[in-house]
Amino acid sequence: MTRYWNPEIECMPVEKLHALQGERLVAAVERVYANVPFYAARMKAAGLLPGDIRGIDDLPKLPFTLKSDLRDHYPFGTFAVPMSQVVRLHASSGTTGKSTVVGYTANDIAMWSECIARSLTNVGVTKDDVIHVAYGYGLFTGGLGLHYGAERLGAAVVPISGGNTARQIQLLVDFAPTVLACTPSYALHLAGELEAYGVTKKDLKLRIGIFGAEPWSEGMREQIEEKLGLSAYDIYGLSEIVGPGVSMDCERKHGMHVMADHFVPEIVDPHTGAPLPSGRKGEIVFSCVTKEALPLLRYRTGDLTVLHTAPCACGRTSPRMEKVTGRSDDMLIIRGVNVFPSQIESVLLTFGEVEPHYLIHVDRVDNLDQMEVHVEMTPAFFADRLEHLEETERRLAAGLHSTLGIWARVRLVEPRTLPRSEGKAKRVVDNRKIFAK
Ligand code: DLL
Repeated sequence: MTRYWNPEIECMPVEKLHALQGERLVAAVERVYANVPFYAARMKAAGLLPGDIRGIDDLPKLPFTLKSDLRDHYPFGTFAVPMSQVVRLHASSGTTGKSTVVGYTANDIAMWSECIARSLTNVGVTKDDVIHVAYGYGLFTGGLGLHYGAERLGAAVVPISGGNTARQIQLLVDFAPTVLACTPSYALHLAGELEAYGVTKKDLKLRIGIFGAEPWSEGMREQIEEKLGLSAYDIYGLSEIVGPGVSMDCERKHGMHVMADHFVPEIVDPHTGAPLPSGRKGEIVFSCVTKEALPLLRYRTGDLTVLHTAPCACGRTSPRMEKVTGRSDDMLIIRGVNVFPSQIESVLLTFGEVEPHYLIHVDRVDNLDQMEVHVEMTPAFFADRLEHLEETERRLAAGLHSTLGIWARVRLVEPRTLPRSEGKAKRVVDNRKIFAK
Protein backbone atom coordinates (compact mmCIF):
# COMPACT_ATOMS: atom_id res chain seq x y z
CA MET A 1 0.00 0.00 0.00
CA THR A 2 1.40 3.39 -1.02
CA ARG A 3 1.57 5.90 1.81
CA TYR A 4 1.42 9.64 1.20
CA TRP A 5 2.26 12.45 3.60
CA ASN A 6 0.04 14.98 1.85
CA PRO A 7 -2.11 13.08 -0.67
CA GLU A 8 -4.20 16.09 -1.64
CA ILE A 9 -1.10 17.86 -2.97
CA GLU A 10 0.97 14.86 -4.05
CA CYS A 11 -1.80 13.28 -6.15
CA MET A 12 -3.40 16.53 -7.33
CA PRO A 13 -4.60 16.47 -10.98
CA VAL A 14 -1.92 18.09 -13.16
CA GLU A 15 -4.17 20.98 -14.33
CA LYS A 16 -4.96 21.82 -10.72
CA LEU A 17 -1.26 21.72 -9.83
CA HIS A 18 -0.49 24.13 -12.70
CA ALA A 19 -3.20 26.49 -11.49
CA LEU A 20 -1.80 26.38 -7.94
CA GLN A 21 1.76 26.97 -9.20
CA GLY A 22 0.52 29.90 -11.29
CA GLU A 23 -1.34 31.49 -8.37
CA ARG A 24 1.72 31.11 -6.15
CA LEU A 25 4.09 32.40 -8.85
CA VAL A 26 2.04 35.57 -9.35
CA ALA A 27 2.20 36.26 -5.61
CA ALA A 28 5.95 35.45 -5.43
CA VAL A 29 6.73 37.82 -8.32
CA GLU A 30 4.81 40.61 -6.60
CA ARG A 31 6.70 39.94 -3.35
CA VAL A 32 10.19 39.96 -4.85
CA TYR A 33 9.41 43.01 -7.00
CA ALA A 34 8.32 44.93 -3.91
CA ASN A 35 10.99 43.68 -1.50
CA VAL A 36 14.18 42.76 -3.39
CA PRO A 37 15.72 45.71 -5.28
CA PHE A 38 17.86 43.25 -7.30
CA TYR A 39 14.73 41.55 -8.69
CA ALA A 40 12.92 44.83 -9.32
CA ALA A 41 15.95 46.09 -11.32
CA ARG A 42 16.23 42.80 -13.26
CA MET A 43 12.57 42.83 -14.17
CA LYS A 44 12.65 46.50 -15.21
CA ALA A 45 15.70 45.80 -17.39
CA ALA A 46 13.72 43.01 -19.07
CA GLY A 47 10.79 45.40 -19.58
CA LEU A 48 8.60 43.44 -17.17
CA LEU A 49 6.15 44.55 -14.51
CA PRO A 50 4.66 42.12 -11.96
CA GLY A 51 1.31 42.31 -13.81
CA ASP A 52 2.95 40.72 -16.89
CA ILE A 53 3.20 37.40 -15.03
CA ARG A 54 -0.36 36.08 -14.90
CA GLY A 55 0.13 32.34 -14.66
CA ILE A 56 2.59 29.50 -14.91
CA ASP A 57 2.86 29.79 -18.71
CA ASP A 58 4.44 33.22 -18.25
CA LEU A 59 7.34 31.78 -16.23
CA PRO A 60 9.82 31.73 -19.18
CA LYS A 61 9.38 35.51 -19.54
CA LEU A 62 11.25 36.03 -16.27
CA PRO A 63 15.04 36.48 -16.30
CA PHE A 64 17.23 33.74 -14.80
CA THR A 65 18.89 34.01 -11.38
CA LEU A 66 22.51 32.81 -11.20
CA LYS A 67 24.82 31.75 -8.39
CA SER A 68 26.89 34.85 -9.23
CA ASP A 69 23.87 37.04 -8.43
CA LEU A 70 23.96 35.71 -4.85
CA ARG A 71 27.70 36.42 -4.67
CA ASP A 72 27.20 39.95 -6.04
CA HIS A 73 24.67 40.66 -3.27
CA TYR A 74 26.57 38.80 -0.54
CA PRO A 75 25.57 38.07 2.15
CA PHE A 76 21.89 39.06 2.48
CA GLY A 77 21.17 41.36 -0.50
CA THR A 78 18.74 38.94 -2.18
CA PHE A 79 16.64 38.33 0.95
CA ALA A 80 12.99 39.38 0.67
CA VAL A 81 12.36 39.83 4.41
CA PRO A 82 14.13 41.76 7.19
CA MET A 83 16.55 39.78 9.38
CA SER A 84 14.04 39.96 12.25
CA GLN A 85 11.95 37.40 10.33
CA VAL A 86 14.87 35.09 9.52
CA VAL A 87 15.32 32.19 11.94
CA ARG A 88 18.10 30.20 10.23
CA LEU A 89 21.07 30.75 7.91
CA HIS A 90 22.90 28.12 5.89
CA ALA A 91 25.66 28.48 3.29
CA SER A 92 27.26 26.56 0.47
CA SER A 93 30.28 27.09 -1.76
CA GLY A 94 30.47 30.10 -3.98
CA THR A 95 32.70 30.13 -7.02
CA THR A 96 35.40 32.12 -5.20
CA GLY A 97 36.11 32.98 -1.57
CA LYS A 98 32.58 34.09 -0.72
CA SER A 99 30.00 31.47 0.07
CA THR A 100 26.40 31.47 -1.08
CA VAL A 101 24.24 32.41 1.90
CA VAL A 102 20.64 31.28 2.27
CA GLY A 103 18.06 32.33 4.88
CA TYR A 104 14.81 30.81 6.15
CA THR A 105 11.82 32.21 7.99
CA ALA A 106 9.90 30.00 10.44
CA ASN A 107 7.39 29.26 7.65
CA ASP A 108 10.26 28.34 5.31
CA ILE A 109 11.60 25.84 7.86
CA ALA A 110 8.10 24.37 8.28
CA MET A 111 7.73 24.04 4.50
CA TRP A 112 11.19 22.41 4.20
CA SER A 113 10.37 19.98 7.01
CA GLU A 114 7.16 19.05 5.22
CA CYS A 115 9.15 18.40 2.01
CA ILE A 116 11.43 16.04 3.95
CA ALA A 117 8.49 14.37 5.71
CA ARG A 118 6.92 13.79 2.28
CA SER A 119 10.25 12.51 0.92
CA LEU A 120 10.66 10.02 3.76
CA THR A 121 7.05 8.86 3.45
CA ASN A 122 7.61 8.40 -0.33
CA VAL A 123 9.98 5.52 0.44
CA GLY A 124 8.13 3.93 3.34
CA VAL A 125 9.74 5.62 6.37
CA THR A 126 7.25 6.05 9.26
CA LYS A 127 7.26 7.41 12.79
CA ASP A 128 8.26 3.95 13.98
CA ASP A 129 11.66 4.26 12.30
CA VAL A 130 14.96 5.31 13.84
CA ILE A 131 16.96 7.52 11.45
CA HIS A 132 20.75 7.69 11.67
CA VAL A 133 21.61 11.06 10.10
CA ALA A 134 25.26 11.02 9.05
CA TYR A 135 25.03 14.08 6.81
CA GLY A 136 27.08 16.96 8.22
CA TYR A 137 25.30 19.24 10.70
CA GLY A 138 26.25 22.90 10.35
CA LEU A 139 26.14 25.38 7.49
CA PHE A 140 25.61 22.42 5.13
CA THR A 141 21.89 21.78 4.76
CA GLY A 142 22.06 17.96 4.82
CA GLY A 143 22.11 17.27 8.58
CA LEU A 144 19.62 19.82 9.91
CA GLY A 145 17.36 19.48 6.86
CA LEU A 146 16.88 15.74 7.33
CA HIS A 147 16.72 16.20 11.09
CA TYR A 148 13.77 18.59 11.23
CA GLY A 149 11.88 16.65 8.55
CA ALA A 150 12.37 13.34 10.36
CA GLU A 151 11.13 14.91 13.61
CA ARG A 152 8.12 16.32 11.76
CA LEU A 153 7.36 12.79 10.63
CA GLY A 154 7.67 11.66 14.22
CA ALA A 155 10.61 9.30 13.67
CA ALA A 156 13.47 9.07 16.18
CA VAL A 157 16.59 10.86 14.95
CA VAL A 158 20.19 9.97 15.78
CA PRO A 159 21.98 13.25 14.94
CA ILE A 160 25.45 11.74 14.63
CA SER A 161 26.59 14.07 11.79
CA GLY A 162 29.52 13.13 9.54
CA GLY A 163 32.90 11.51 10.21
CA ASN A 164 34.23 9.17 12.94
CA THR A 165 33.46 5.89 11.22
CA ALA A 166 34.20 3.77 14.32
CA ARG A 167 31.49 5.58 16.30
CA GLN A 168 29.08 5.46 13.37
CA ILE A 169 29.43 1.67 13.24
CA GLN A 170 29.09 1.32 16.99
CA LEU A 171 25.81 3.26 17.00
CA LEU A 172 24.55 1.44 13.92
CA VAL A 173 24.83 -1.72 16.00
CA ASP A 174 23.81 -0.39 19.45
CA PHE A 175 20.92 1.93 18.48
CA ALA A 176 19.77 -0.38 15.65
CA PRO A 177 18.56 2.42 13.33
CA THR A 178 16.31 1.30 10.50
CA VAL A 179 17.15 4.21 8.18
CA LEU A 180 20.57 5.53 7.17
CA ALA A 181 20.90 9.04 5.70
CA CYS A 182 24.30 10.04 4.28
CA THR A 183 26.10 10.52 0.98
CA PRO A 184 26.12 7.38 -1.20
CA SER A 185 29.93 7.26 -1.23
CA TYR A 186 29.99 7.37 2.59
CA ALA A 187 27.41 4.56 2.69
CA LEU A 188 29.72 2.43 0.56
CA HIS A 189 32.67 3.41 2.73
CA LEU A 190 30.77 2.39 5.88
CA ALA A 191 29.83 -0.90 4.24
CA GLY A 192 33.49 -1.53 3.40
CA GLU A 193 34.58 -0.81 6.99
CA LEU A 194 32.06 -3.08 8.75
CA GLU A 195 34.26 -6.14 8.56
CA ALA A 196 37.18 -4.39 10.26
CA TYR A 197 34.88 -3.91 13.28
CA GLY A 198 33.69 -7.50 13.27
CA VAL A 199 30.21 -6.47 12.10
CA THR A 200 28.17 -7.97 9.25
CA LYS A 201 25.04 -6.57 7.62
CA LYS A 202 23.05 -9.16 9.59
CA ASP A 203 24.02 -7.30 12.79
CA LEU A 204 22.30 -4.18 11.45
CA LYS A 205 18.59 -3.40 11.27
CA LEU A 206 18.87 -0.98 8.34
CA ARG A 207 16.06 -1.27 5.82
CA ILE A 208 16.09 2.08 3.98
CA GLY A 209 18.87 4.43 2.79
CA ILE A 210 18.35 8.15 2.00
CA PHE A 211 21.35 9.01 -0.15
CA GLY A 212 22.17 12.21 -2.01
CA ALA A 213 24.21 15.43 -2.11
CA GLU A 214 26.42 14.02 -4.88
CA PRO A 215 25.94 12.14 -8.17
CA TRP A 216 25.68 8.35 -7.97
CA SER A 217 24.81 5.67 -10.49
CA GLU A 218 22.36 2.76 -10.61
CA GLY A 219 25.43 0.49 -10.28
CA MET A 220 26.29 2.15 -6.96
CA ARG A 221 22.67 1.75 -5.85
CA GLU A 222 22.90 -2.02 -6.40
CA GLN A 223 26.23 -2.27 -4.59
CA ILE A 224 25.01 -0.32 -1.55
CA GLU A 225 21.79 -2.32 -1.37
CA GLU A 226 23.68 -5.58 -1.52
CA LYS A 227 26.37 -4.60 0.99
CA LEU A 228 24.12 -2.99 3.60
CA GLY A 229 20.98 -5.08 3.06
CA LEU A 230 18.69 -2.07 2.55
CA SER A 231 16.69 -0.38 -0.18
CA ALA A 232 18.60 2.72 -1.40
CA TYR A 233 16.79 5.88 -2.49
CA ASP A 234 18.02 9.07 -4.12
CA ILE A 235 17.31 12.46 -2.54
CA TYR A 236 18.17 15.68 -4.35
CA GLY A 237 18.39 19.30 -3.39
CA LEU A 238 20.52 22.39 -3.22
CA SER A 239 20.91 25.02 -0.52
CA GLU A 240 19.77 27.88 -2.74
CA ILE A 241 16.36 26.26 -3.17
CA VAL A 242 15.93 24.71 0.28
CA GLY A 243 18.52 21.93 0.80
CA PRO A 244 17.63 18.20 0.60
CA GLY A 245 14.01 17.42 -0.27
CA VAL A 246 13.63 19.43 -3.48
CA SER A 247 12.95 16.03 -5.05
CA MET A 248 12.99 12.44 -3.87
CA ASP A 249 12.61 8.92 -5.24
CA CYS A 250 9.46 6.95 -4.47
CA GLU A 251 9.39 3.18 -3.92
CA ARG A 252 9.22 2.62 -7.72
CA LYS A 253 12.72 4.16 -8.18
CA HIS A 254 11.59 5.68 -11.47
CA GLY A 255 12.88 9.20 -10.95
CA MET A 256 12.71 11.72 -8.14
CA HIS A 257 9.38 13.45 -7.51
CA VAL A 258 9.84 17.21 -7.46
CA MET A 259 7.94 19.04 -4.69
CA ALA A 260 6.50 21.06 -7.56
CA ASP A 261 3.88 22.92 -5.52
CA HIS A 262 6.84 24.73 -3.89
CA PHE A 263 9.64 24.50 -6.49
CA VAL A 264 8.52 24.82 -10.11
CA PRO A 265 11.00 22.97 -12.33
CA GLU A 266 11.99 23.71 -15.93
CA ILE A 267 14.65 22.16 -18.16
CA VAL A 268 16.64 24.57 -20.31
CA ASP A 269 19.42 24.29 -22.83
CA PRO A 270 22.53 24.98 -20.72
CA HIS A 271 24.12 27.03 -23.52
CA THR A 272 21.22 29.12 -24.81
CA GLY A 273 18.84 29.04 -21.83
CA ALA A 274 15.97 28.09 -24.17
CA PRO A 275 13.28 25.93 -22.50
CA LEU A 276 13.41 22.24 -23.51
CA PRO A 277 10.42 19.88 -23.66
CA SER A 278 9.79 17.04 -21.22
CA GLY A 279 12.09 14.06 -21.90
CA ARG A 280 15.05 16.13 -23.16
CA LYS A 281 18.25 16.37 -21.15
CA GLY A 282 19.30 19.82 -20.03
CA GLU A 283 19.91 22.03 -16.99
CA ILE A 284 17.25 21.99 -14.32
CA VAL A 285 16.01 25.40 -13.19
CA PHE A 286 13.76 26.04 -10.17
CA SER A 287 11.44 28.84 -9.13
CA CYS A 288 10.59 28.97 -5.42
CA VAL A 289 6.97 30.06 -5.35
CA THR A 290 6.24 29.79 -1.62
CA LYS A 291 9.49 30.74 0.10
CA GLU A 292 9.57 33.91 2.15
CA ALA A 293 13.20 34.71 2.96
CA LEU A 294 14.89 33.78 -0.34
CA PRO A 295 12.32 33.19 -3.07
CA LEU A 296 14.70 32.68 -5.98
CA LEU A 297 13.01 32.70 -9.38
CA ARG A 298 14.29 30.67 -12.37
CA TYR A 299 17.45 29.71 -10.48
CA ARG A 300 20.04 28.02 -12.72
CA THR A 301 21.22 24.96 -10.75
CA GLY A 302 23.95 23.83 -13.18
CA ASP A 303 22.65 20.26 -12.74
CA LEU A 304 22.02 18.21 -15.89
CA THR A 305 19.05 15.86 -15.91
CA VAL A 306 15.81 14.92 -17.67
CA LEU A 307 12.32 15.81 -16.44
CA HIS A 308 9.34 13.47 -17.01
CA THR A 309 5.80 14.73 -16.63
CA ALA A 310 3.81 11.49 -17.05
CA PRO A 311 2.18 10.48 -13.74
CA CYS A 312 4.01 7.77 -11.79
CA ALA A 313 2.61 4.33 -10.98
CA CYS A 314 2.82 5.34 -7.29
CA GLY A 315 -0.12 7.71 -7.87
CA ARG A 316 1.83 10.94 -7.44
CA THR A 317 1.31 13.44 -10.24
CA SER A 318 4.39 15.62 -9.69
CA PRO A 319 7.08 15.78 -12.39
CA ARG A 320 9.99 13.39 -11.86
CA MET A 321 13.66 14.07 -12.51
CA GLU A 322 16.17 11.41 -13.53
CA LYS A 323 19.41 11.02 -11.63
CA VAL A 324 21.68 14.04 -12.03
CA THR A 325 24.47 12.88 -14.33
CA GLY A 326 26.63 15.97 -14.63
CA ARG A 327 27.07 19.71 -14.36
CA SER A 328 26.94 22.48 -16.89
CA ASP A 329 29.84 24.17 -15.08
CA ASP A 330 33.10 22.92 -13.54
CA MET A 331 31.82 22.37 -9.98
CA LEU A 332 33.19 19.24 -8.31
CA ILE A 333 31.56 17.46 -5.40
CA ILE A 334 34.18 16.06 -3.06
CA ARG A 335 32.80 14.02 -0.15
CA GLY A 336 29.51 15.84 -0.58
CA VAL A 337 31.17 19.27 -0.47
CA ASN A 338 30.89 21.51 -3.53
CA VAL A 339 34.25 22.72 -4.79
CA PHE A 340 34.93 25.11 -7.66
CA PRO A 341 38.42 25.13 -9.26
CA SER A 342 38.20 28.94 -9.07
CA GLN A 343 38.06 28.72 -5.25
CA ILE A 344 41.28 26.68 -5.26
CA GLU A 345 42.90 29.16 -7.61
CA SER A 346 41.95 32.11 -5.43
CA VAL A 347 43.71 30.46 -2.45
CA LEU A 348 46.82 29.52 -4.44
CA LEU A 349 47.14 33.11 -5.68
CA THR A 350 47.60 34.34 -2.12
CA PHE A 351 50.85 32.35 -1.81
CA GLY A 352 53.99 33.95 -3.29
CA GLU A 353 55.81 30.63 -3.54
CA VAL A 354 53.63 29.25 -6.35
CA GLU A 355 52.49 30.14 -9.87
CA PRO A 356 48.83 29.98 -10.93
CA HIS A 357 49.57 26.79 -12.87
CA TYR A 358 47.81 23.93 -11.16
CA LEU A 359 46.04 20.66 -11.82
CA ILE A 360 43.46 19.09 -9.49
CA HIS A 361 43.46 15.28 -9.33
CA VAL A 362 40.34 13.63 -7.89
CA ASP A 363 40.05 9.94 -7.13
CA ARG A 364 37.97 7.59 -5.02
CA VAL A 365 39.96 5.41 -2.59
CA ASP A 366 38.03 2.98 -0.34
CA ASN A 367 34.88 4.77 -1.56
CA LEU A 368 36.08 8.08 -0.18
CA ASP A 369 36.95 10.98 -2.46
CA GLN A 370 40.55 12.16 -2.39
CA MET A 371 41.76 15.41 -3.87
CA GLU A 372 45.36 16.25 -4.67
CA VAL A 373 46.36 19.65 -6.01
CA HIS A 374 49.56 19.85 -8.05
CA VAL A 375 50.89 23.38 -8.29
CA GLU A 376 54.05 24.78 -9.83
CA MET A 377 56.61 26.52 -7.65
CA THR A 378 58.00 29.86 -8.82
CA PRO A 379 61.52 29.47 -10.30
CA ALA A 380 62.92 31.57 -7.40
CA PHE A 381 61.35 29.38 -4.71
CA PHE A 382 62.44 26.24 -6.56
CA ALA A 383 66.07 27.45 -6.70
CA ASP A 384 66.42 28.86 -3.19
CA ARG A 385 64.03 27.36 -0.76
CA LEU A 386 63.71 23.70 -1.55
CA GLU A 387 64.24 22.78 2.12
CA HIS A 388 60.91 24.48 2.88
CA LEU A 389 58.98 22.35 0.43
CA GLU A 390 57.01 20.20 2.87
CA GLU A 391 56.22 23.06 5.19
CA THR A 392 54.90 25.11 2.25
CA GLU A 393 52.79 22.18 1.07
CA ARG A 394 51.28 21.97 4.54
CA ARG A 395 50.54 25.71 4.64
CA LEU A 396 48.89 25.54 1.24
CA ALA A 397 46.79 22.56 2.35
CA ALA A 398 45.74 24.49 5.47
CA GLY A 399 44.83 27.52 3.32
CA LEU A 400 42.69 25.33 1.07
CA HIS A 401 41.07 23.69 4.09
CA SER A 402 40.05 27.01 5.59
CA THR A 403 38.36 28.07 2.34
CA LEU A 404 36.90 24.77 1.15
CA GLY A 405 36.23 23.05 4.47
CA ILE A 406 37.89 19.82 3.31
CA TRP A 407 41.47 18.61 3.21
CA ALA A 408 43.35 18.20 -0.06
CA ARG A 409 46.89 16.97 -0.44
CA VAL A 410 49.10 19.61 -2.06
CA ARG A 411 52.13 18.67 -4.16
CA LEU A 412 54.56 21.35 -5.28
CA VAL A 413 55.96 20.52 -8.69
CA GLU A 414 58.88 21.99 -10.63
CA PRO A 415 58.31 25.12 -12.70
CA ARG A 416 56.93 24.58 -16.22
CA THR A 417 56.13 20.89 -15.73
CA LEU A 418 52.31 20.96 -15.80
CA PRO A 419 50.70 20.73 -19.24
CA ARG A 420 49.88 24.09 -20.86
CA SER A 421 46.76 24.42 -22.87
CA GLU A 422 46.24 26.62 -25.90
CA GLY A 423 42.55 26.98 -25.29
CA LYS A 424 40.62 26.63 -22.04
CA ALA A 425 42.99 25.42 -19.33
CA LYS A 426 42.36 21.88 -18.13
CA ARG A 427 42.23 22.13 -14.37
CA VAL A 428 40.75 18.83 -13.27
CA VAL A 429 41.58 15.16 -13.75
CA ASP A 430 38.65 13.25 -12.27
CA ASN A 431 39.32 9.52 -12.12
CA ARG A 432 36.21 8.57 -10.13
CA LYS A 433 34.22 7.49 -13.21
CA ILE A 434 30.88 7.50 -11.41
CA PHE A 435 28.89 7.09 -14.61
CA ALA A 436 30.73 4.62 -16.86
CA LYS A 437 30.87 6.13 -20.34
O1 DLL B 1 23.90 18.89 -1.27
C1 DLL B 1 21.74 19.37 -0.32
C2 DLL B 1 21.56 17.93 -0.04
C3 DLL B 1 21.93 17.42 1.19
C4 DLL B 1 20.94 17.11 -0.97
C5 DLL B 1 21.71 16.08 1.49
C6 DLL B 1 20.71 15.78 -0.68
C7 DLL B 1 21.08 15.25 0.54
P1 DLL B 1 24.47 21.82 -1.69
O2 DLL B 1 25.61 21.61 -0.78
O3 DLL B 1 24.02 23.22 -1.94
O4 DLL B 1 23.19 21.09 -1.16
O5 DLL B 1 24.82 21.12 -3.07
C8 DLL B 1 23.88 21.10 -4.11
O6 DLL B 1 24.76 19.00 -4.92
O7 DLL B 1 23.33 21.35 -7.19
C9 DLL B 1 23.93 18.97 -7.12
O8 DLL B 1 25.00 19.32 -7.98
C10 DLL B 1 24.46 18.12 -5.98
N1 DLL B 1 23.45 17.14 -5.54
C11 DLL B 1 22.62 17.23 -4.49
N2 DLL B 1 21.86 16.10 -4.40
C12 DLL B 1 22.22 15.30 -5.44
C13 DLL B 1 21.80 14.04 -5.91
C14 DLL B 1 23.07 19.72 -0.96
N3 DLL B 1 20.88 13.31 -5.30
C15 DLL B 1 24.43 20.35 -5.29
N4 DLL B 1 22.39 13.55 -7.05
C16 DLL B 1 23.41 20.19 -6.39
C17 DLL B 1 23.34 14.27 -7.70
C18 DLL B 1 23.23 15.99 -6.17
N5 DLL B 1 23.79 15.45 -7.28
